Amino acid sequence: MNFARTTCVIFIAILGALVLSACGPRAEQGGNLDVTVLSISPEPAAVGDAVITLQVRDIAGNPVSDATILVKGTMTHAGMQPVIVGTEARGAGKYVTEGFRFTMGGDWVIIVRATFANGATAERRIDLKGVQGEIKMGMKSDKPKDGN
Ligand SMILES: [Cu+2]
Repeated sequence: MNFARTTCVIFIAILGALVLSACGPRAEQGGNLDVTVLSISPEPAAVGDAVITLQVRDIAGNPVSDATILVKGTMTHAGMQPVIVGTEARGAGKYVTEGFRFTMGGDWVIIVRATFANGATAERRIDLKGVQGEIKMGMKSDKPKDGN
């Protein structure tokens, strides 16, 4: 019957449009990340092993507990070897770094990269100034300290 056939074609067209829109550009999924540093241990931040505790939320303010969170610590000077570690989820949007280390003193940049359950990713950058300790700029300094 012609009418039924037309109805069917329209139905399929609507279905197709729905599927296409679902696959189209999503509303800024990548920007859907809000990160707060809850604590850095030891406090104040210093050269050596450190544990950074993060609070991760979406833009609506809801805790994000099922994301994979990577933390990259770096500095702005040339030759800096970044420190990249994973985190352990502690529930309610809290994540704790595993094996992070401040390798030199000075101003650090902490980049938090989230991969959400749906595969979308987002990054937030946090400036962390004044990590205590020796400032080394990645150059070899072979001067003997005591002249022995
Ligand atoms: Cu550095």
